[in-house]
Amino acid sequence: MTNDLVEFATHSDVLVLIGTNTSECHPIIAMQMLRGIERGAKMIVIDPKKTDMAKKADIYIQTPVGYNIPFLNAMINYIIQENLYDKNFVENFSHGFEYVKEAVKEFTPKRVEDETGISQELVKQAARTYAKANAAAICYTMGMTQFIDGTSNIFSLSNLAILTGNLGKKGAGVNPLRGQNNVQGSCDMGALPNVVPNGPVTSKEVRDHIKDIWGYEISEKIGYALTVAPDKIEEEKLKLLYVFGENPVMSDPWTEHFVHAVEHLETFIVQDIFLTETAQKADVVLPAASWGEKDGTFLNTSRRVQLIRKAVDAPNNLDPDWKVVANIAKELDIKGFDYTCAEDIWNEVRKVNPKFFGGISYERIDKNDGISWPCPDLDHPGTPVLYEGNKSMLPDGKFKLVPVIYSEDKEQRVKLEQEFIEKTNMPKDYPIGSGALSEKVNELYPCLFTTGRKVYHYHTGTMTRECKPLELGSDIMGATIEVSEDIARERKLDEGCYALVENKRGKIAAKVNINRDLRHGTIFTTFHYAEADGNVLANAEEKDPLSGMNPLKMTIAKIKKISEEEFLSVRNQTDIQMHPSELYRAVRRQ
Ligand SMILES: Nc1nc2c(c(=O)[nH]1)N[C@H]1C(S)=C(S)[C@@H](COP(=O)(O)OP(=O)(O)OC[C@H]3O[C@@H](n4cnc5c(=O)[nH]c(N)nc54)[C@H](O)[C@@H]3O)O[C@H]1N2
Ligand SMILES: Nc1nc2c(c(=O)[nH]1)N[C@H]1C(S)=C(S)[C@@H](COP(=O)(O)OP(=O)(O)OC[C@H]3O[C@@H](n4cnc5c(=O)[nH]c(N)nc54)[C@H](O)[C@@H]3O)O[C@H]1N2
Ligand SMILES: [Mo]
Repeated sequence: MTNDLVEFATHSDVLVLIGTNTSECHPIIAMQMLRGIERGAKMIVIDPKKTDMAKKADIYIQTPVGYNIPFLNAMINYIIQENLYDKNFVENFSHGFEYVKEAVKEFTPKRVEDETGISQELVKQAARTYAKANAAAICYTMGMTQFIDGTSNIFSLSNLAILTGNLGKKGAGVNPLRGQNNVQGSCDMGALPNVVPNGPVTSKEVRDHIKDIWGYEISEKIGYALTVAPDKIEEEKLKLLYVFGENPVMSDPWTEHFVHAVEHLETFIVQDIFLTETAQKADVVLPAASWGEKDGTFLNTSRRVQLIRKAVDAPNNLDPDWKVVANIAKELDIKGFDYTCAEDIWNEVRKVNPKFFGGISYERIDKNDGISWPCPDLDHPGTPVLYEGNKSMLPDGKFKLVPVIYSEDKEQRVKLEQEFIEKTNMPKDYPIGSGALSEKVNELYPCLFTTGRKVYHYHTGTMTRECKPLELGSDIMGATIEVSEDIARERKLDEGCYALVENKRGKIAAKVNINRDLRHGTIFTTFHYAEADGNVLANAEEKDPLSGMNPLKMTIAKIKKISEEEFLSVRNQTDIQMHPSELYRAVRRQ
């Protein structure tokens, strides 16, 4: 996040929530937002589902799943047309205004109305409210990123913030609300295919610095993204997979494809705190201590480094993850893993990336209840708000407005981008984005199928489904298939009846829940339940060209009512069932 989440309560005048079901997925952040609203802040929510936050919003816009670039371009267009943008910020602190102006030219609020039925007045009102605020924060999550144009969606959100000068000040910014306690930390530590903790592996300067500290050369080659792993296994380019703190048999799209692929691995290692659906397919399972059983640091969504301290002993003195990894390195005779505790590792991180972490010592984190990066030295207070003084982190200190075009035909994206670059004489290395839909509904598969979360469970349910008050209490409904009202009416689906959802990748069966908050034509389910996992149907074939992300938020499907007998027969054919508790917990007993 560019800003600290507490600022939603204390400083934001306008909150834009786009593609985030904040109260179900980030309840603590939602609470800060609601405090802001009590203070007088306005809230705009853009989401195909009328979420709890949408019900509390001043402006709610129910866009169709995947209809993001045309919508955001229309907001930008209106802001430019009506001279609502911040001329000083655009002229003095950014590049690329003319490219963006050209890219959004044909996207008007009227076009949004014609294409979606959303009133153009509402789009204009949202644009005006955002642009006129003193400090407006954009918050987004998976409803923006999990598409083949997810990166371009984020370019568009950044464009909005740059155009209106909503950067470098309290309460403003572009804020991806991160999903896991330490996902920000994992990325900062280099758990991505293209970076190490001090920058991209393609940079010689970065590699030289690493060599000074680690004592060996690192490869300049960018590794494979998780989303290409199944294909690379089948091509025999990937022979060993070491899965660590993930349950991809359930969380990766197109389950059949993933499960088939891992069966072809030479070696499959899983390191987890439970014997998950994925661990059950592994050759080697390495148990590890969980968060309450170890020391270390977690980096939260506001870039704040926080200490965690061991509260209880792990069963059978299980090692924390870092030690499991260090033990393997020692067996392999790899030098440099002689740490005695988590703090040793953190102090190495401070040397590897001194600009960000140099001043963040354990002692200071403890005293200050966390410090946000960048914090280069021990006298630096940390940086809760990025870009103060309107300076970006790019070499010339300016922000780049990135033109985002739209292609009705996904196959034409590259060609249209090329044409745009030529038409506008953009420099060859200037970034450009484009929107397109990965799939469109058709006669065979007439419904949009989307996936996401419910408040009661966490992802693949490994940690929450073992919790009886959740599993058998608040979430007693279990796996359901949520359908919009029109789908229920047309297919004669009653609340609680059984239904089968199917597409070319697979089928799942569950009880129907008619969700009047869903935009028409939409089916929603989660990936919390092994017995009816939305990922059986999710699209793994297509990817965002820049991030490699799959369009987990949209595919197409058909749905029909089935009898209890048919339901049971589909369930019996499902290979992956909810884990048997006893076996599942065995990892931590050995
Ligand atoms: N209870 C609970 N909380 C969690 C998690 C969990 O599993 N359970 N997981 C954590 C993790 S890792 C993450 S990443 C976050 C995810 O948090 P969120 O991203 O908030 O959760 P999702 O349910 O994936 O869906 C996000 C929202 O995007 C909307 N959406 C779908 N398509 C579009 C679109 O085209 N445009 C727009 N504007 N909106 C769209 C959906 O209707 C939904 O409201 O939650 C975190 N918190
Ligand atoms: N269809 C669809 N698919 C999705 C998404 C979606 O919206 N739709 N969202 C995607 C997103 S945003 C995310 S983040 C992923 C989440 O997908 P996963 O990360 O695969 O899901 P989790 O259930 O959170 O799995 C985390 C695993 O880590 C283990 N674990 C917990 N603590 C520790 C520890 O300290 N050490 C070790 N070694 N293991 C530990 C848990 O037991 C669990 O098995 O799913 C993605 N998949
Ligand atoms: Mo996530």
